[in-house]
Amino acid sequence: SETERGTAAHIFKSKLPDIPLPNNLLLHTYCFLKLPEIADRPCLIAGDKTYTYGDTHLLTRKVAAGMSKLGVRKGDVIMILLPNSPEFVFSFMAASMLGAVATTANPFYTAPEISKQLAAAKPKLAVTLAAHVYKLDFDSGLEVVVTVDDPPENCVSFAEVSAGAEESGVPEEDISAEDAVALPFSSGTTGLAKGVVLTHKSLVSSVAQQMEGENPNFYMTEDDVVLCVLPLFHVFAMHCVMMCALRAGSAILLIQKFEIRSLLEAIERHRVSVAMVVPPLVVALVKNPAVEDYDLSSIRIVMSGAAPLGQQLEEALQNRLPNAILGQGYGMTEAGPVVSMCLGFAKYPFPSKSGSCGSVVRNAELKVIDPKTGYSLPRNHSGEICIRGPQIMKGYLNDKKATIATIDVDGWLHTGDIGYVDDDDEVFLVDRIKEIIKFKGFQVPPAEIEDLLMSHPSISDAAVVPQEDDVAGEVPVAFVVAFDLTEEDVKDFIAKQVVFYKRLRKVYFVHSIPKSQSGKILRKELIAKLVNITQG
Ligand code: 4UU
Repeated sequence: SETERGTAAHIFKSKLPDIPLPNNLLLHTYCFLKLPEIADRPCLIAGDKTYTYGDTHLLTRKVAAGMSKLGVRKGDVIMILLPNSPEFVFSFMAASMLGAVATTANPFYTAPEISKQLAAAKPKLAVTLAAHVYKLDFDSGLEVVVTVDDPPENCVSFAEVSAGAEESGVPEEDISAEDAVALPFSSGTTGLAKGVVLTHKSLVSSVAQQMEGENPNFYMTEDDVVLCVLPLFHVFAMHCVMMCALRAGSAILLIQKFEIRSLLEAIERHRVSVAMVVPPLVVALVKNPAVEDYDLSSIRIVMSGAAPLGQQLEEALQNRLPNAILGQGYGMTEAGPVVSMCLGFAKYPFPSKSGSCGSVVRNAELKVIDPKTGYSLPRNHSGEICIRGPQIMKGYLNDKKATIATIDVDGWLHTGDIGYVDDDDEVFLVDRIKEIIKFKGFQVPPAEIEDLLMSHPSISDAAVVPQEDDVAGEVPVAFVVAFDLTEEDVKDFIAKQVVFYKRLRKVYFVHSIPKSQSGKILRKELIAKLVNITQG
């Protein structure tokens, strides 16, 4: 139907047929669809405590009732500032029940980083740990702070919120599937972090694209134990672990803090069968000698995402886990989040190649465009990947301009990733044309660090770009035009204001920053310069 100068656009689809998506359901209803059959099965495993599906649903209802009592209404935002924990899941799903929206952030964020998100998302209530309360700015309109541990003065304990009689009520609200339910933050292809509005419809669609049909793309069942070591505040674990595993009725093993031996011990003890990982975690599994001491034979699937997984690394992991299926998922917060997924994870799997990011999800369309002309390209030609379907974000919160720059008039979301689709419908990523730096899969928006640098009275211009790193994948480094400053001065100035992975690894002093005629930083030029510096 769509034409480009009279020729049909090249559009790629999944090998799996489209199916009816139950995306008229609300997210919590959909995630707990199997509840009647699996109420006694384990749902959340945290330390020595296990919550069954029945427990989890009941506690979620109680938390919803408790939050309602504290004034949370349909359309309100709550902030979840927690490490992986049962309370994260209860709070997130409780927000869904109330027609409220959960915005999530890294609990290690500094006060200024959290303040920015508070100012943009305007949550009424926050759920966190006592240790983080000092970072919450009450002037933002925040009314209630709930802490999972002993509440400091003026805070409410989570125990109190979840103790309320559930029957007293989760109000019956008229919630639409088009209403927002999650608000993760992402910088997308350019600029500062923005709220990504994900509706019930987008998230149910995205989970259903993986979990439904006669041949689900990602096959998990009640018998699976899914590893949740990636942080739930990031869309990858929020979606692929929390929502997908709940829908499948699998048990979710919540790991609060990454420590290799305790992680391996937990995998062995709980017989983890599905592991969602990021490449640095694969490095740990491959290189750490401690791995030899544990029985990891229960693992049948390892899905890596959020950053490129090197082929050598993949092969080394396959040697460690000869019986497991390894593959990648490719996602982006704005895409709702999954763009493509390895079909080796399907119930009736397809072969998949090393290095591939899987095939486009079902009930969606993918095209690869020439970034210069915008025209779609055929197979085996690299260009910008665009995705269209019911799962993509509604838009950025209060930012029409950024939304229009990301989702075009035909509904295509432009990812800022460069890649191609091969003869077997597999997606390969080769480059990025967007600004984002990914440290172990975490987003580092260059614009944010550049703004901070520019706020220094002795810095007159600055640009932040990624530098390749063996461990983290990429690390942020800066080019600055400054006077009377040492590298340490600049590094310290940033380090004080940001979470650890946004710290500058290196600072290069230059006379000017290369810019285009329209004033845009020529980042590729700086990255090329970096290669010269580090290799020369
Ligand atoms: C190379 O990282 C994510 C989401 C990841 C995800 C989600 C669901 C992975 C698998 C899954 O099933 O989101 P963001 O918004 O933090 O970062 C998005 C960017 C992408 O545009 C791409 O540049 O992260 C990069 N990325 C990847 N790069 C994501 N996945 C991959 C990948 N290989 N597999």
